[in-house]
Amino acid sequence: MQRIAVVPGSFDPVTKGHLDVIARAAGLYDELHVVVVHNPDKQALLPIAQRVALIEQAVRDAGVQGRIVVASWSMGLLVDYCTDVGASVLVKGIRSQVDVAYETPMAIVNRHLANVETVFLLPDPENALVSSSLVRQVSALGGDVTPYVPPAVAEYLAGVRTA
Ligand code: COD
Repeated sequence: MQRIAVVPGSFDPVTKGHLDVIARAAGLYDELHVVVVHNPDKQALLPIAQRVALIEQAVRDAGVQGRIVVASWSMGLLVDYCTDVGASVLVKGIRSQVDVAYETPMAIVNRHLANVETVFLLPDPENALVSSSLVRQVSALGGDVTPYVPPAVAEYLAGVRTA
């Protein structure tokens, strides 16, 4: 039986922290879906299609091994996406107690709703403090984001700033 997992997120934009989680999760499952989901609690910067394109390029450039599908989902519950593609696991990164508090109720509800388990991965310490919101802020204020994001994202954000 194929082990299929989903890594969901806003990915606005994808960071080296996300990429680390994606690469390690890809090694654990037969097929990994990286799914861009609109988070209504956050003010979005990049269009969803752009986020998908940047994840695809970042995964390619980093040479991440494994069967990876990059998609977006806006049709309702995330577990419905999981059911549609036959995934029984969600993989999320946990950076801090704040992430634990945010993710725990969702993990419980997702298991109740559709028997989808959530697996938490701890970040590589090098990327543990990286977040998309930090990247958006540094970029908006003209700072160098190259330590925090894949090259394709740094290039894209530089283009947005000079446009
Ligand atoms: N290192 C490791 N992990 C990281 C790092 C890092 N540096 N940065 C982020 N992560 C992890 C986050 O902890 C998270 O697990 C994931 O990567 C995505 O992070 P973001 O910031 O891109 O995305 P979020 O947190 O805005 O995305 C939240 C979701 C949209 C995925 C979430 O809200 C969700 O699962 N929604 C489901 C909607 C639904 O069906 N609700 C009903 C039932 S709960």
